[in-house]
Amino acid sequence: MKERLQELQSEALEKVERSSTLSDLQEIRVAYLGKKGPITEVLRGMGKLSKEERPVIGDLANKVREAITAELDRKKTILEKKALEKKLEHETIDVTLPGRPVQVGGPHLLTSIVEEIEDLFIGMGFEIREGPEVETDYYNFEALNLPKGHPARDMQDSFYITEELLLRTHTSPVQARTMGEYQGSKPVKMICPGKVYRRDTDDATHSHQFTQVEGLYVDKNVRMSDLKGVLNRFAKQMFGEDREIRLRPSFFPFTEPSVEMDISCKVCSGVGCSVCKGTGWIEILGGGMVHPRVLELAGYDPKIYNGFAFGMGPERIAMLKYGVDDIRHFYTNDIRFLKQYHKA
Ligand code: 2NM
Repeated sequence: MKERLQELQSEALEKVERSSTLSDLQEIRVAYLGKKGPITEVLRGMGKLSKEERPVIGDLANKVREAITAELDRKKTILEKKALEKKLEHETIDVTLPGRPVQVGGPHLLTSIVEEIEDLFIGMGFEIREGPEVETDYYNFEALNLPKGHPARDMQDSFYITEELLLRTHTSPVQARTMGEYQGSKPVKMICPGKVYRRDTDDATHSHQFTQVEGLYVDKNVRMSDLKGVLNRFAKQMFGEDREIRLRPSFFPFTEPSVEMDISCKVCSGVGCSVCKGTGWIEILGGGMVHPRVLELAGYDPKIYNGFAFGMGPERIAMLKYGVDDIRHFYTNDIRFLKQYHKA
């Protein structure tokens, strides 16, 4: 029995020595030290031994078990270390590699332009007002001196929802609402930015949905020269102090007299080029003195109050300022277009 135990020990140690994986070790552990293993079997057979032999064999069996266990543990540590080294070698991080760029978003060009326009007029004492995009026929047309059957209602074909409701065709209903709210009790000095809708076929210069910023200043003794001064400041701050403006007579149902404003062409400095179509001037907005009927409908006495109003398209402003050649760029949201205008 003694020999058998010694034989088992050298056999097991040799196997441990030859093993190369952790699962080999586990197999050896189960095979030699497990409940069904040879050492357990030897210990079970001890009953048949004499009193003198029993402690000697028991002691030896324990020593063999300890020796195998120690060897298994030693080899296990070695193999685990090797496995870890192999894994680390594989997972090496090259700290000199360039980092992955972080994608940073930013405001849409149209948002930036609208905010720039807002800031500029806030600087001249105007407040920002917003209103509903689904408007009543009354505020969109009637209150602005466009009664039913007025030919100018065809000028801007509209998206009607019901007989009385439509998608607003301009932001001036916000101004009609504000004046109507005050009922002639105080001056109004506001701009209203927002989305507007017209039944147009989309092309490079038209969109069925676009943006407007309209302005209104109603007070006692407001003159055409005030309008000219405000718009001149706007044009120079927006496009550069070297720009000139000019006003041309025009027509709008809600202003009388009405004007259109041009800025001098920066591309050719007034000589004439393709941007200004040879005229040296570029049209950027319309305006005029608020029609007495519009004031009256909102509860302002046109004999006491008067005012100026104007309207512009931020898309057009942005197109001129940045040389964008197609209004659809603002709505298709191609990231290659948008990211050219992120300042950050
Ligand atoms: C324009 C041109 C001319 C305008 C008029 C009004 C209101 F509500 F006061 F009557 N708001 N905006 C106006 C006048 C807008 O856009 C080209």
